[in-house]
Amino acid sequence: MSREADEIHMAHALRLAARGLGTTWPNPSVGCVLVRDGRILGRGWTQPGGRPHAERVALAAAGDATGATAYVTLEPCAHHGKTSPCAEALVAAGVARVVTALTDPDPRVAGRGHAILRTAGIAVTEGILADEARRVTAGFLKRVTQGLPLVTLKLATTLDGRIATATGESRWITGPDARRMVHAMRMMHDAVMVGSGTAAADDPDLTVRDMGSPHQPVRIVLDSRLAHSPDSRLGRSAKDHPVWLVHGPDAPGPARTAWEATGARLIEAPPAADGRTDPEAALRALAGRGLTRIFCEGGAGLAARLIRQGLADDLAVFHAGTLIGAEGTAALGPLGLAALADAPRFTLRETRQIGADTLSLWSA
Ligand code: AOF
Ligand code: ZN
Repeated sequence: MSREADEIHMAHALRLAARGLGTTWPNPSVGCVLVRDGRILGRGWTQPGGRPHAERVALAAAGDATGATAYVTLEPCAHHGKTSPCAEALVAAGVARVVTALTDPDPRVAGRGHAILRTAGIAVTEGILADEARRVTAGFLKRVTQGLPLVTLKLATTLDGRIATATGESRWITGPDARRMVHAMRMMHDAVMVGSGTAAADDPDLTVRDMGSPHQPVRIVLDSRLAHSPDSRLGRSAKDHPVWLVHGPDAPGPARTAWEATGARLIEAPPAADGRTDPEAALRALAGRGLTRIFCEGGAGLAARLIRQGLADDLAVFHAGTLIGAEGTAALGPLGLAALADAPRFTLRETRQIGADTLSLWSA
């Protein structure tokens, strides 16, 4: 098979993997396509909750995959979970060749999947569209290799980077199409996160609405003293969709009890020197509970702390065609920069028009 044909089928597998984003944590979202004589026999992607794995779904769809080539965005697993390893399932199915994009850094796999295939006499080609696969798999890769989730920071601002007027009016700066896009982006993340200031000011719901999908990301507030009211929208809906609160050791007992009664999950993390939630400690605690992709929707203080500490991987910036001026609230709190050379830099990946607004996507 030519490299070009391999890339076409791997691109297909990557599009399948993208469908599972937000729903497979703690597992990666993997895509798999089975091809024989140029014909697609079966396709699959990791199912909600992380199982069954993509290869199982594709093999089941194919029925007979003898002699096929399997395109998989991540090395097939080598460990025994609820079922036998995918590498063994591919061997048993009689596939002739396996093409992968990435090695799985999970210590239970880490090259063993490829080895099982080669030992069984299957031809293995690695590294096809690896850069693209790294983007789709970034959350899982970061969780396993660094103990942190991928963080996408959303900023929705005026052309001059403001998110509220001097009187605190902030609804709505961007238009309905941009807001709908935000719901689509929430859906592709495991969790949506805000700081306690934003939770208090907006009483947000943070759910995905009108997307025709039952999937709801975990809703997280970084709230060192558990100041957010349990009688808020989040508190009242915590039994329907998960709410996790990350707090410090000084959170008062009555607030803990009241929040626990709502059905929310409380996560204690060590605070920063100023007594506020330390975003890195919070993110480590969240990755430790399996989250791989977090969509942060503000506010300005949390956004700035994430940027300062190099914890924001991607920026999703919506701009509305309006201006507020210097008396408005800036989208980012202080970054404490001394020199322009120290200013964090991001690389532009994509710009789009969304209704009357623009969206630009940037990566660290
Ligand atoms: C695959 N195909 O679609 C996925 C894989 O907890 P388990 O037993 O489901 O295993 C999770 C691990 O399996 C995960 O950490 C990663 O190494 C791999 N994920 N592997 O062959 C898939 N999602
Ligand atoms: Zn597997």
